[in-house]
Amino acid sequence: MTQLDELMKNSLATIQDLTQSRSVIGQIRDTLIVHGLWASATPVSRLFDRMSCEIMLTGLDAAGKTTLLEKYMSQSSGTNIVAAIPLIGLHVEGVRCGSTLFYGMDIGGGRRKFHMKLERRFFQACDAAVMIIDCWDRDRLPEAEEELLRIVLAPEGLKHGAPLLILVNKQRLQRNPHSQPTLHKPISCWEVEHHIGKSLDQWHYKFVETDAITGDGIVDAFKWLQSALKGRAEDALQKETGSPVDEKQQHVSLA
Ligand SMILES: Nc1nc2c(ncn2[C@@H]2O[C@H](COP(=O)(O)OP(=O)(O)O)[C@@H](O)[C@H]2O)c(=O)[nH]1
Ligand SMILES: [Mg+2]
Repeated sequence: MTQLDELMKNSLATIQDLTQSRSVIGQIRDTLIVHGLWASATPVSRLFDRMSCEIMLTGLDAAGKTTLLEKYMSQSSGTNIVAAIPLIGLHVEGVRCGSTLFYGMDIGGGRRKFHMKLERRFFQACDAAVMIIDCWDRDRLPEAEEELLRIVLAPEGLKHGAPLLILVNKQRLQRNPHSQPTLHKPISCWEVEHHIGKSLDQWHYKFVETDAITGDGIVDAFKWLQSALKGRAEDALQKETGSPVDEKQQHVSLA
């Protein structure tokens, strides 16, 4: 195992431990949720609480990752997000949703090759990725697209065939025209897809316009992700056992 792999493993393990050990009540609640004895907190967390997978939310800073984790994936009010910062220049946070772990990680901003390698390892360890783009951040759109291709979809990045959800976020944000020297229009899904769609040919992906504050598009976007993950897990199981998966099977493990 290389030094990078070890660093990555240790930091993910730290987040997993921290999210497990935050409180006894939290642990009891997670156990009840996994066994269907407690309703999960939000429509999005309900989609994932009885699955067992790891999902990376990523994007340039201020795109809306922490907002999504706090508002939609967290199982209770108040912040359940834990942060592990084992390395200078890389910030990874996590929140547990039943048996599923969501991570948040900033990318971009001119880091060293070492950081990029490490970031790719994080994606490799996950079952799906969610890329969040601020629809008003037109100046950094090329950077966001470049990062997506270089980090997430690189051969040693996200596992091949893993679902990729791209959220073009902050669609309902009202911009004050006086604060902007040039009045931009928000970036649309179509625009991003037009730029990078060709590079995504081999991937199972979906673009959705969302707003993490109003909730527009969020539940539908994550419904797609849940169903893509379920489909992938069922395909894998079918390949292994040679028989179709029982439709009623609730607990989907991608480990
Ligand atoms: N209006 C609006 N504001 C958002 C949205 N998502 C995030 N924000 C705001 O954008 C800022 C940065 O969000 P944050 O979640 O911290 O971004 P992160 O750096 O990607 O974690 C915060 O002030 C959020 O309240 C959105 O969809 N709509
Ligand atoms: Mg954040």
